[in-house]
Amino acid sequence: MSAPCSQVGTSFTQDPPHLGNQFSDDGFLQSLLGRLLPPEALPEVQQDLERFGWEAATSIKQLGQQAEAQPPRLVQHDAWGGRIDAVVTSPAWQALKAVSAREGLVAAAYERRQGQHSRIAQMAKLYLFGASSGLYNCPLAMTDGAARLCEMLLAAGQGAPASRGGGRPASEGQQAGGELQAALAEAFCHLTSRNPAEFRTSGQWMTEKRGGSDVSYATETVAEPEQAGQTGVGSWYRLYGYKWFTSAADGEAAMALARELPAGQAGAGHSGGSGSSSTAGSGAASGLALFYVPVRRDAAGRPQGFEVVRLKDKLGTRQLPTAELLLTGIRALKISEAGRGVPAIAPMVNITRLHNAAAAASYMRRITALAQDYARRRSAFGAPLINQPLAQRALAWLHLHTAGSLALTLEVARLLVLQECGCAAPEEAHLLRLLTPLAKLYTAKESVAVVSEGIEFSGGQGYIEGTHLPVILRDAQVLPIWEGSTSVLVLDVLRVLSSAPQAAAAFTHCCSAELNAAAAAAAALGGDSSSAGQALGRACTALRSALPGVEASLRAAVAAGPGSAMVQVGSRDLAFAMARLFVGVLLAAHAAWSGEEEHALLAAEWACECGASSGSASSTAEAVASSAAERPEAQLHIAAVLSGADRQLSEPRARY
Ligand code: UCC
Repeated sequence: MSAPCSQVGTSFTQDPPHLGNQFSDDGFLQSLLGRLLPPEALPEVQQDLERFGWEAATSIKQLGQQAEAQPPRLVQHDAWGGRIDAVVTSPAWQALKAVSAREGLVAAAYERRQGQHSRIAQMAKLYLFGASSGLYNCPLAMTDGAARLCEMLLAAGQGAPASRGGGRPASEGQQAGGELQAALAEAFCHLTSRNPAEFRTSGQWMTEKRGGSDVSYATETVAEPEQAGQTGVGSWYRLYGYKWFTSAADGEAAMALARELPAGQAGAGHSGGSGSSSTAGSGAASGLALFYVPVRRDAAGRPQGFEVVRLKDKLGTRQLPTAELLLTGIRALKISEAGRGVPAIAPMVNITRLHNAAAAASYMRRITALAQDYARRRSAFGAPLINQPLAQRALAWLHLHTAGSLALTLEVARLLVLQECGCAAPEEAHLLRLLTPLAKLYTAKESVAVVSEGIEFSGGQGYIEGTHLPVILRDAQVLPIWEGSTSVLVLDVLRVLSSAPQAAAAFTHCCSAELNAAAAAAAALGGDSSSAGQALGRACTALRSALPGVEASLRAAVAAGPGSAMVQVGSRDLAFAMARLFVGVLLAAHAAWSGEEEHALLAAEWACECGASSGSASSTAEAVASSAAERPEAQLHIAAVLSGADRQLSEPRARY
């Protein structure tokens, strides 16, 4: 390690932060995987992550930084004035695509090498990849969601999830079925390929000019059958409309929502170029359907059936070619019935929300890892920061919040793969549906706060572009916006609570069962006579006392229904209280499993913050907080342990 701070004449230079192996340095991830993966699957996953953890810190990180330095461009015309709408991406961006394929970052979820644990291993890898990926994790999220749709439709043996009434004539269905199956099978192979030459990505075309939240209202894009009378699932359509935020415009496919029109009624207004025509709500257009869109260009590179109007000029995610697309009759295969577009695309949306959580945890981990390294290099007020209690306290906070988000992300991954493998008990399925929006909304907000705090830890240098630190904050800011803003996700939580009251019961039952088990483990660890037992006992007491408040709010929300103004006004607080409580439960359960003091302290610190920040601090939580305040030596110990001050960081290390 270099000298912490060296004087050169009257100026000084500071040693920049370095990264070590992203897996080796992440003891909490290793421990979580030890609990979540079966022993027979663990060695192979660990070996893969160990290798990949170094690449994430070095070659992949360099590609991500190059992709930021060389953002995509739109070349609309060739030298002869012909319209080509070429989205020109950097070599680094293309290399990240090849890495993604080779590493199986999507494929791993479908190969299922770890059976009903595969998504855990996949999300762990994406967590290492995300902060280095130059946003390539964004197209991967949508590609994963699209692959899941294809897999589900193929497994169902036809084009769409079960209909609630209506339906198409059998003969028409049979006619279209073969072509549909072939198209979906081909798409699935490409989306889940490990071969860079064959790997394709998919976009998700939902958001339009009227916004991305109230999609059922805002969608103006229309779909006209290619052949009159052929309107069943599996039929080809032409799409006309304006997609306002297509996140990765270099994708080779997309899943798109559109309203069906009878043949011949799409009209010239849709191919003209303004994209401003409104058909939503017109008598002719029916409800939303979901379409699979193969994105094609001709031999001269001209887009077929669409124009790229412009690339978005964004606060962050500048590596990513986010575009406005005018659809001028692009061919698309109908894969859901009219009126069932939203539920049909929901599995894709839920998967991208899980990816969002993994990305959030990844950014948090990155800034924490950099701060941990920097604290060992930077001296101020006469000592390296890592030896100073105030700095240790800041590092402990960063680690605590990163650990909480990681635990929640991997829990959702655990439940998702159980459902995908058909092994989820009804209670687990309800929990998955409820935890998916909670994890997305909570980790996204946490990420912005944690990254901001971590940047502050680097002082003025953290504000300087050449350090590659500001980009982390810019990019993290998309997380609470993309794939549903916080309020939209809160509405989704209310949707679940009202449509499936068993979800609330599953949530409280899980919390209470896990806390009872953790309390028993705390006693088995020696209770007050061991530091781990004491801390875990404190955590369980505080979390148990927070549970009745959340339970009562849940009951009230279910009883009043999502339309109630009283429910809506309190729903954001409720969602955050639920997320905080559940993270506490996960940390306590993990500490109970590991028996390690560090994990018990994590759970206790979380429980303390959980009580204090929910605004409904129980008397027990307050007692925990004040007793800790009375024992500054205990606080010193907690800060020292959770900051990792006593831990050696891995070698070698690469300059960030
Ligand atoms: O716009 C965007 C871009 C932002 C900036 C990007 C920057 C660059 C990119 C950087 C990348 C890193 S992102 C916004 C994307 N939009 C969304 O994520 C959608 C958000 N909106 C929602 O989630 C809404 O709440 C909707 C679309 C679901 C609301 O639609 P409806 O039609 O009003 O919903 P309903 O009627 O409540 O639900 C319709 C059906 C129901 O099932 P059935 O009919 O069987 O009862 C629901 O239970 O859909 C079901 N459903 C779901 N099922 C709705 N949501 C879900 C779900 N999440 N999971 C399962």
